[in-house]
Amino acid sequence: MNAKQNPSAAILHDSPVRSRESDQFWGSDAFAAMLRELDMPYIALNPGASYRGLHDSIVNHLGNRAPQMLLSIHDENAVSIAQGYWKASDRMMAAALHSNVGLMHATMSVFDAWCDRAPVLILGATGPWDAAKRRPWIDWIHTCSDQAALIRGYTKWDNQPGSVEAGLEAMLRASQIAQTAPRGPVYVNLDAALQEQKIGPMPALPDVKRYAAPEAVMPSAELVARAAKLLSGAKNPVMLAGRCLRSLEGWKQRVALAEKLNMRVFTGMKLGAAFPTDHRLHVSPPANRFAPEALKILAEADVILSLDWLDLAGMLKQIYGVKPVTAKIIQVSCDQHNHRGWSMDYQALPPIDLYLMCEPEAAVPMLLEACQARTAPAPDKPTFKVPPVSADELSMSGVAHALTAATKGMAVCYTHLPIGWSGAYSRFNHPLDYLGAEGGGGVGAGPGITVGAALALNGSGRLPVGVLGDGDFLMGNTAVWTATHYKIPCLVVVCNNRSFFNDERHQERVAQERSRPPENRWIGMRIGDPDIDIAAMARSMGATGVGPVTKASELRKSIDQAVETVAKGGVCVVDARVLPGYDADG
Ligand SMILES: Cc1ncc(C[n+]2csc(CCOP(=O)(O)OP(=O)(O)O)c2C)c(N)n1
Ligand SMILES: [Mg+2]
Repeated sequence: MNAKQNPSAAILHDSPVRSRESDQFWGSDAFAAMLRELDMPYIALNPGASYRGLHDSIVNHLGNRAPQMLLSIHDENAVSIAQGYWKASDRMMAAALHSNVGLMHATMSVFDAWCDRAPVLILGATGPWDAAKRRPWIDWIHTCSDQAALIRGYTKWDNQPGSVEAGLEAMLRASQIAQTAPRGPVYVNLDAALQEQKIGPMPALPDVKRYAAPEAVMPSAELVARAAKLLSGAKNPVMLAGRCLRSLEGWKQRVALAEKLNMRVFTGMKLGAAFPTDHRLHVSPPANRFAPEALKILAEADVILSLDWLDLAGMLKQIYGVKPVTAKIIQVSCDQHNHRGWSMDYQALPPIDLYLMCEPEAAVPMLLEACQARTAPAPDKPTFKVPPVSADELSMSGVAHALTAATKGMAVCYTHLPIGWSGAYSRFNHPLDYLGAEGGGGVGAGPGITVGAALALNGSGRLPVGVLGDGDFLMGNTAVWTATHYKIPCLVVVCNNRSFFNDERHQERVAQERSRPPENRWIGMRIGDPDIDIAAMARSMGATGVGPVTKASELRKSIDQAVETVAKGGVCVVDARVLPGYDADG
């Protein structure tokens, strides 16, 4: 169900006064109408005169509904919100960015969406491209040649159409490309003059169903049979469950495949939950770097099934080093279609014995049918220590513990987790339990992603919880205002170590390497003196601000209060003053 099919599902919106009926339309009215045809529920934006035509059309032609505008205080958050919305719903929404400067501000979040393979329909603007129509100074400052070059290395497609008709086709094509796996952001740059051009009657819009993204590509039966033979005959098969959709059906099929083959399964922290972490076959808590006991199981594997694992070569390197990989590798991934020259987010090149170039959701049901049940026992599951919770000091593990206790019996979605957070802190037993990291390692994306995911989860009964570093929160914090203004319930817990602490660890290592004083690691890193009052910041944006919580003994009460606030429909930010220190490597 979506906003177009069910307008009541739309969130409370800024209602415009009705505009007078007319048979006179402008180019941007057609673009806005196309957004509705494409079923965009929302368009997150920061305004700008370069797309004032489109802005007017969304407000006065569409009545600010389907899509509804979501005002972002920072352009970067507009794209992060759209990314988060996709992460929690597998559904694309739009973002609009002002010509060059808005786009410049948003580049990092476009990169994050790209690395996360998150489709976002980004509308930009420029010009007027016709110099004779430009207003002095401002239109010249904000017009540049080949604006999309700023993001071409990390978008799937871009275009600057030369007519309204071409613009409509560009939007159709962009939407189709963005949602074809491997997915990613796309950019359509709408010339201001086109938007503001009088077009008379509204042009007939095409049937968008005929321009939809294609059905998932299926692997050949022959390849599936070969993969099934390898897996069924393996002594120690292992599944690396990587980039998967949020579909519950896909989740159940992965579990069924692992159970049929009695194969051990790994999941990571950079991607959303892909397998129940407390299942008997799930080797170790999800991690970025695995403990030696877990790696031993991988080392014993004779057949490895990668379901679009994020860094397969890097994972294998931890076992084999520079020696040849002796296990047979089955790769299920179509990610190669997005591998290009500018960004190396594709990681090192893995050796592959059988390559099923499709999405995991396409291959797994076929493998499930083709595989013979394997009854040989899976290697013993190692036991892992859960990081201890200090009774005296406020730590990240304490935050995790308090959150687990406060949300017992509730469906929770961890929309984001901070660096240093151990996968052993919580259990993920549903594809929406955890949405993975921001993709491109861009600090500042956490708040926007959390609000976008919360928007998608609004009304679902699932509590969105974003646990963020203070650096991450402070960079993107104004997404909180978007949440409060549009009444999008969400909980943000800031693990506030008052530092860009990850980098303190780097400075410490460098100093040690050079026999220099490691105690200087805090300089240029600590966010103290004065400490920033994060709860007050949240309150200033209309949210409930809790804290600063400085004592371990006070944490549980504060988190309980915060969960209650959000369960009642509020937006709440908890400032948890944790001690610097990590239980996991980022
Ligand atoms: C946009 C951006 N700037 C800088 C960095 C480098 N960086 C990586 S982690 C980190 C620290 C993040 O601080 P915080 O969110 O407070 O988490 P902490 O490391 O303190 O746990 C920084 C600055 C980055 N990844 N992205
Ligand atoms: Mg920090």
